[in-house]
Amino acid sequence: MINRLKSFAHQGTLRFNNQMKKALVCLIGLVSLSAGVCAQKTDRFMGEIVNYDEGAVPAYTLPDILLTTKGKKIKTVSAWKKQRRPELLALFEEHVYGKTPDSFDSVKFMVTNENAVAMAGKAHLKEVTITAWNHGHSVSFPVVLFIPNKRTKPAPAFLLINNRNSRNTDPARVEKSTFWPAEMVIDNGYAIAAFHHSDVAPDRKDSYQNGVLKQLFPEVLEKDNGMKAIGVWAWAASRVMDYFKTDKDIDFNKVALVGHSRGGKTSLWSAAQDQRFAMVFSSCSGSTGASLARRKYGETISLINKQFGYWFNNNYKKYSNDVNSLPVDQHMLIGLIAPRPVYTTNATEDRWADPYGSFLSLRNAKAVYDLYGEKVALPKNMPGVNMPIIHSAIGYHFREGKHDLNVYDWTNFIRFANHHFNL
Ligand code: GTR
Repeated sequence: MINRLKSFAHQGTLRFNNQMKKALVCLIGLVSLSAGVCAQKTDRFMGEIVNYDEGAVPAYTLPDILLTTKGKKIKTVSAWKKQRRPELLALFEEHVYGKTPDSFDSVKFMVTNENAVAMAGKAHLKEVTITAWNHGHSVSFPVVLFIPNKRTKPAPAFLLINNRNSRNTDPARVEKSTFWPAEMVIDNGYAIAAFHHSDVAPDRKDSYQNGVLKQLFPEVLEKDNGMKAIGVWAWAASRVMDYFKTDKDIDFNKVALVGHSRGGKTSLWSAAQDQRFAMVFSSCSGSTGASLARRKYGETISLINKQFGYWFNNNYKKYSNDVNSLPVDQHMLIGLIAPRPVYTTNATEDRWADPYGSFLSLRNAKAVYDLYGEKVALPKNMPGVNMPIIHSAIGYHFREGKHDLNVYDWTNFIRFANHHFNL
């Protein structure tokens, strides 16, 4: 817990320092104003120049999402499923997020606390402990779940990978947070669940191993293509799906996975692997999330590897200074979610996450949705601020404000889910 707080304090300081720098540069009049933010064109971070100048993004060529490594053009859903999809998954495992172990011995669920009249009678609270076993060792982590009482059938659900304060998901509802607006979600007829990422892999470079990796899969720690923190967080989301399968109050075919920032990178990777997730939301996920790796704008592979190398496998470090040799780019991660609906977000004050690079990633994933005949209604150019795209298998909004997950985001997630789940 203390570690978690320290890590957030650290990020807070970094962001604050950056804000201060920006404000100073504004004051001495070296820059122009754009989107309400002082738009300086470069910054320095960890010994590198960070580019924020659209005109200075070097040219790049994206790998073709529908061309196999053997040079075969994919033209049908069945060829996509049999050849290209498994090939791309394997490439992401090998070069980016690491390989998730194929199996483990068993998983068990225990409801440790229940309240059928939580939230003033509106919801049924279940606190569930998930315990996974492998080779005689086990790891347990808690899940908080509220299910709406006003319903005639099993409820569709949102599952959040909580990478912020654990009090955001307070089961007693003494504390309430816009990061996980549980009452609002319940009022809209959805169940809402969450687990904390650090309960399965601590979010620190010196201790991420303590949890699932050391206990269940120690051999993975030796491998250059072994999963690290993001791989474990994604694996844990799948264990919650295992639980949902056993809970008759949940509509197992309508579960949407939600994550913000590092959690948003994780939600995409988790849903790419685990096709039981019917829908995915990825908020401000940036580098190695929804944003294209080849675009040199904001955070790059080099910067993310320096700061957060323990999220990705060892092989990913090879691409810090050679992004063009990476055999995948992030549009392919979005493509792996097809034909399921996916929605990503960006914020005007979060250039670090490269909003345009994230939009381009969605546009370039469209080819896979087209194969399936799914309607993708993304405009050609970046949509305006606060203009959500809902009636499209790939949804998106670019909202005003800072790097965050908030009520505006959740409001549009619910609209998107209502539309695609026909609710
Ligand atoms: C940032 C990091 C991003 C993003 C974010 C977060 O500092 O550079 O890639 O993941 O943290 O998770 O809040």
